[in-house]
Amino acid sequence: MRRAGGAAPGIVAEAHRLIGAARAALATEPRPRAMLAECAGRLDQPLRVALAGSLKAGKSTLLNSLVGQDIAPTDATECTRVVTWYRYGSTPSVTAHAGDGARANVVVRRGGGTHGLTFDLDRLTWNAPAPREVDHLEVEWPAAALADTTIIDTPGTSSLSREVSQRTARLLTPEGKQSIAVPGADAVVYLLRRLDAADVRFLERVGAGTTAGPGVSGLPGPLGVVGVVSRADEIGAGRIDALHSARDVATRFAGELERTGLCQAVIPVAGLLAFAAATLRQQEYAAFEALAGVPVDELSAALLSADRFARPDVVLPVAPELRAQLAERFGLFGIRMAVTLIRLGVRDSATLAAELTTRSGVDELRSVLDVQFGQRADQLKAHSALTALARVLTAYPGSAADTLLPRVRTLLADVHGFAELRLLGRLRTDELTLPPADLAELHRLIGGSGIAPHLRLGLPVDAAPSVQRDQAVAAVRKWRARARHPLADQFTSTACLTAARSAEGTLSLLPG
Ligand SMILES: Nc1nc2c(ncn2[C@@H]2O[C@H](COP(=O)(O)OP(=O)(O)O)[C@@H](O)[C@H]2O)c(=O)[nH]1
Ligand SMILES: [Mg+2]
Repeated sequence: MRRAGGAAPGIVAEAHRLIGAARAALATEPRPRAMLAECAGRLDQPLRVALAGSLKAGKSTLLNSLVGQDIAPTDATECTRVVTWYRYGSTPSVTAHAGDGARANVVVRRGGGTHGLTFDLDRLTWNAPAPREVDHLEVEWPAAALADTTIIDTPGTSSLSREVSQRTARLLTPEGKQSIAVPGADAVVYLLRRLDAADVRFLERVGAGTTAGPGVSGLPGPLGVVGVVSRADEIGAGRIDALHSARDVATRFAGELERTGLCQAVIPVAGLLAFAAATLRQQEYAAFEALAGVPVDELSAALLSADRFARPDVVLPVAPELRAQLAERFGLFGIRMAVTLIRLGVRDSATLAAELTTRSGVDELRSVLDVQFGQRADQLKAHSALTALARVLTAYPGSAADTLLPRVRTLLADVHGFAELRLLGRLRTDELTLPPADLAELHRLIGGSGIAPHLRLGLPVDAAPSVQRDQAVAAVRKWRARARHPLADQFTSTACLTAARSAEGTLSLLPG
């Protein structure tokens, strides 16, 4: 039976089987054996999502807001220059890893209030004779949000230092000598504040894949890429409707980015506001209430800059230290937004927190991440594992494992869930010659709004099975016919065929 994602049965089981066969055939070769063991292990671990984008794009702040805890150090200090993994662990611990597998415990300090943890990398005691250079850090933390997803914070793709940005590139798209390494991430959230050439180059590299030695060129990088227009509150220059203008900007970005076919969705998010809202304190709510009583002009004048807002000689019914804290945690836009919401009738801190969270865009991002990554975790993981397997098999030819390669390639090319994800990424490019309504239907059918049958079919959750079947059968017919249309170009007809197969997969899941 086909699964909801439209994947072939048990893609993870199939990947396990192939990796197992390769391990048996390459049992006497230590390096591929170790890589294959890693590949197999990853299939059973949480999905790995990397946050990428330029320095100060807001990655670490967004990580904190997604996790709901202040763990990732923000602002470019030394410890934000290494790739850092945040994974679930029942007790907090931080470990430094060297490229050769050596480890060291890291002493952790709490930064000054709002800046996450501070990792002391100067005095590391390695479990190896000589000191090592830190390759990456692993933070284990008891946060529910990390149970299904490991989040990887990266130092930035167009950092001031080439060395630093190369660490991120290595993680996402291993190249040259590292090209047979197992890719670090299964999916990417890419943060941008504007569309610049460096971002486009980077996204193209992730999307186009890398040259991984003879015969494997063009293997794709991570399949899932979602774009975030970050620090969205700053885009409207602090106007009260900043998130609306940010949405316009994001829509323009979305248009540009989607035409490049490199992202599956683009969402504006104010990560700073999202985090502050999630951790709103009663004292802060009381401060917003007090500020709501200040005449509008007076407050606007005080809010011209963060410095001005916190100045002791500016008279406001909130102590200057608390004002400084509000500015740091919420940003000026967040303060204006909170005060306006209270003026409009919000009466308690829980409601205010919920309103601010919605307006930050983080809820929308969570639901997109769920649709694009969470519901397809098996496919994304299997894709990483099979890609890595293909690289290993190509790099170590001459054993019985050679016979596995054609099957691995076929799976990478044919698995329907992979096809859906690739198509989701390219749907809004100009290449597709379909009317908007059909485009929307196709997007839905291939799982763009979720992979449950009723979502794919555009029906209410309680639609009768017979209605769902009829709808699915109609969709199969319609999209098969579209695919055969004599005027359809190659890309469009392949896309229509993908939709038809999604409809067939959905049909096979329905009772009766
Ligand atoms: N106004 C505003 N500032 C933000 C937001 N997100 C991050 N920042 C600030 O931008 C700076 C860089 O953020 P950081 O998360 O360290 O960026 P990274 O280098 O991409 O990890 C910090 O001073 C953050 O407080 C946001 O949504 N709104
Ligand atoms: Mg950072």
